Amino acid sequence: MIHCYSWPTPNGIKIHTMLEETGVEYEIHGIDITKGDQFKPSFLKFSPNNKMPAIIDTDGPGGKPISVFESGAILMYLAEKTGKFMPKSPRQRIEVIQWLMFQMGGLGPMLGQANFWRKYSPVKVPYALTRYTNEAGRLYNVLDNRLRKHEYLANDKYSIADMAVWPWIIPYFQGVKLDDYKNLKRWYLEIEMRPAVQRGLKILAERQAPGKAIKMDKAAKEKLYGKTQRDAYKRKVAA
Ligand SMILES: N[C@@H](CCC(=O)N[C@@H](CS)C(=O)NCC(=O)O)C(=O)O
Repeated sequence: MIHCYSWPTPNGIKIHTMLEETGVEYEIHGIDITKGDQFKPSFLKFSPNNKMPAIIDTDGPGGKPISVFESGAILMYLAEKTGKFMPKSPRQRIEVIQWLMFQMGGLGPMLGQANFWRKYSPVKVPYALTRYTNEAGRLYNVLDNRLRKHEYLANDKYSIADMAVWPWIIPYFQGVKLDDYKNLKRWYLEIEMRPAVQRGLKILAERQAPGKAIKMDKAAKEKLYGKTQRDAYKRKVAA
């Protein structure tokens, strides 16, 4: 059984999609990041970076429980466990991994910044707005170029790389228009129609709708961007 500790943000949605796509047995535990669930010692024990998603597999390698944090690592773990959405041949495998890493190291962090500066920052900083909106456009263009001649990001086959990128293309506040990237739009709409993607989008959606602004009152902003977050560096946890 996979226990998935998550919230329906892009990083959470990619795992919800994978759970549904593989049909693995799972249970969802909501980590409401606006309420500070990510700082609870019980969560930090297996997610030491105070971020969701994280999973615990009660039936890990050797039949023993294992925990995994970082969404890219979780996708790779679940692909390995189920034998799905990650090819076996080294040449095809590295193609999936490189697009997964592109999402983890570039697309996610940069679009996260674009969303933050455009929507959540209490101050509007023109330089930051321009920098991250331009970067979002540049990254969309990289994907659009790739998808001009390829049906999916890696090996022309739907994989964990597509699952990782897709929720980041859901229109949040990136400041780019999907209509301007026709290959990316074709890919986005095709994946959106997958029944497992639709089921994944329903997970925890009654508490936070995918694609909508994170409901943030003053206390939530404090948790995510204020003292609670700043003081986290002092915390001593055994992970
Ligand atoms: N690289 C991490 C990023 C995860 C991440 O940024 N999670 C955010 C929500 S999307 C979070 O938990 N934020 C809570 C916090 O920063 O306190 C991953 O892909 O798993």
